[in-house]
Amino acid sequence: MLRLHGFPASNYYNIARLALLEKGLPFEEVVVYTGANDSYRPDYLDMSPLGRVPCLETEHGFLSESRAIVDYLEQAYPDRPLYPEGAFARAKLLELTQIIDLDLELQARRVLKNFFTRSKPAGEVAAEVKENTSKGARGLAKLVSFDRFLLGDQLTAADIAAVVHIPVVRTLCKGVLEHDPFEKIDGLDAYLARMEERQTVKNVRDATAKNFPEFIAHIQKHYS
Ligand SMILES: N[C@@H](CCC(=O)N[C@@H](CS)C(=O)NCC(=O)O)C(=O)O
Repeated sequence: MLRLHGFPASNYYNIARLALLEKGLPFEEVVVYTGANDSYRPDYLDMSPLGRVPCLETEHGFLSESRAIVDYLEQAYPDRPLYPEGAFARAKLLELTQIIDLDLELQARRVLKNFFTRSKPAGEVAAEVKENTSKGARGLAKLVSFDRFLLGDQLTAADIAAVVHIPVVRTLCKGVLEHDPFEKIDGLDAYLARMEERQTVKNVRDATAKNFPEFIAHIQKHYS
């Protein structure tokens, strides 16, 4: 049985969780929060070398990094594919998920601490995050159509990246910077609203909401 280590309030955990749900794969969940070190879950560093969430426990061993986990699931369990067919189409999918992961999520993450502590980032950081997320949003819009799924008629790993990460990017940018990088992207909101109707996405949202108080208690205990 696959075992997913992490916590449901984590968007990266939800990339793996939603991929498992969309593929219809049975899995167990094992709660571990961030910040593994000598005093909190030192054993987790043997599973996820940087202590990051998520980590997938497979019959072959442990695997961290959400993109690697999705790739493993896709190769090992090809039913209900999350990648399109063909080398070029797959590469285009990875181009898109790189932009969502690196040019949107990772940029917005720079103000995550400010969001939780209700503090203002340095002016330079605020300007960079605004500029970079707007650039990422424009890049995203150039690559996709929001008519059905991002890359056509089939749900792919790109949709999973979008529905999990874009709301987080928006919440962080609006909450900390009063900036919505997606405000000029036509069709995105309707697309996201359609994605929210999926049972799998509702499952993820419910689990996130349920886990949130415990996650907040964890960061208050370990990070303050
Ligand atoms: N590149 C990683 C990022 C995962 C990540 O940053 N996870 C967060 C939780 S949402 C975490 O574990 N942060 C703690 C850390 O980076 O030390 C992935 O795609 O899985």
